[in-house]
Amino acid sequence: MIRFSTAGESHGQGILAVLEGIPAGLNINTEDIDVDLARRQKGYGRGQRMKIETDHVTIVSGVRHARSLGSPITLYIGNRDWDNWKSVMSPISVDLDGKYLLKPRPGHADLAGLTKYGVSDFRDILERASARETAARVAAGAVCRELLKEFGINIYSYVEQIGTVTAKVSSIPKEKLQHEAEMSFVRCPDKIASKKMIQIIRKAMAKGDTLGGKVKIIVENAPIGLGSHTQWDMKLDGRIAQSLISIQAVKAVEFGLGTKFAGILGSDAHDEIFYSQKKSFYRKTNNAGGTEGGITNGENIEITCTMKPIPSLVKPLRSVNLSSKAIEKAEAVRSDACAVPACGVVAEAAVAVEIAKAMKEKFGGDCMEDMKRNFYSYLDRIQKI
Ligand code: EPS
Repeated sequence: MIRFSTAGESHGQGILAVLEGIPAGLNINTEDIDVDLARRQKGYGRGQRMKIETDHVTIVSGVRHARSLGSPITLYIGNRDWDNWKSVMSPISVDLDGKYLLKPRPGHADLAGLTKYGVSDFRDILERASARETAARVAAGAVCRELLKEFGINIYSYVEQIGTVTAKVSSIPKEKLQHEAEMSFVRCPDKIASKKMIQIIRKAMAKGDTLGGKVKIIVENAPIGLGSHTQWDMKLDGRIAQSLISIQAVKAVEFGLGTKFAGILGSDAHDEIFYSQKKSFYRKTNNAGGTEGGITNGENIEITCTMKPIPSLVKPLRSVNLSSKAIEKAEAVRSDACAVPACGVVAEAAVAVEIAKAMKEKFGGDCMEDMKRNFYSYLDRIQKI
């Protein structure tokens, strides 16, 4: 079984992921993981922190001579900012002279977290709730992406909306979307919308405000038959949704037409089934977004994620001082004005882990050779249907 967990605080020494279940014999290079870490740091609207960090992975375990061993893979990303936070974040007791965070920020885990965990300084909560943790998810996702590449599966994303600006992608050829998104400062393939997005981010930034938006994630070439209809927690769409909604600030996840399904007739909603000897079974539409009954149906998996505006505000909203109970402005902290482009990269990683998990479940194998043999034998069988 493939699984991973992350550890680390935003301003601690570093962030890490422990990834288990990757078969032995997969080529893994730090350079490939660093490419995705760098993509996560980019995007117009990122704040001061991204100027401090240049994320780089150190592989601590599970890989020898650039090949996976089948044992847990530990991926470590040091925080450069740690140098500035050594005393605030010290694991050894330090007198902070009453410098506690006492005015919880609306939209963050601050108030609920400190209530639940019985702490008085909500830095104890925000350090782990921070989206800095997504660097570890991206590293784990990058390894899973390498695994999926071995089976011809490609995952990419693009920004569909930031604030009130929506991209028009229908006139862009599908095979160009990935490249155009990578070329854009906001990871949006529509050049005109990209410019407008940059303008509204600039305006929000000037006002000390933040913006959310939508990203689309596409999985190409996933085989038919991943996930299962037989149990609620085996449905692949449900599993992908859980992993995406757990990304900081993501508030909605849709597959295919998503919420648009509410307003159309069944006869317009579902993707009719066709057959040709060359293509086998195929669809002319993909309203379902690549899964039916929680199983991949051989079409592209298409997901939309909605991110709320980041709640770390330079010009904060009202809150309550935990000590005096007076209504005051929430703590003001530095922030990204917009992290929607980064969210796309994190979402790709989250989806890569879920697809890799489902691939390992379906095809098993302790080493790549066994997993591939099982995969091609399955493809042989289904070709005969
Ligand atoms: C982030 C690191 C954080 C923020 C941002 C994302 O660094 P710092 O808190 O030191 O500025 O830039 O996180 C948030 C704004 C948030 O609310 O979680 C990162 O590495 O992506």
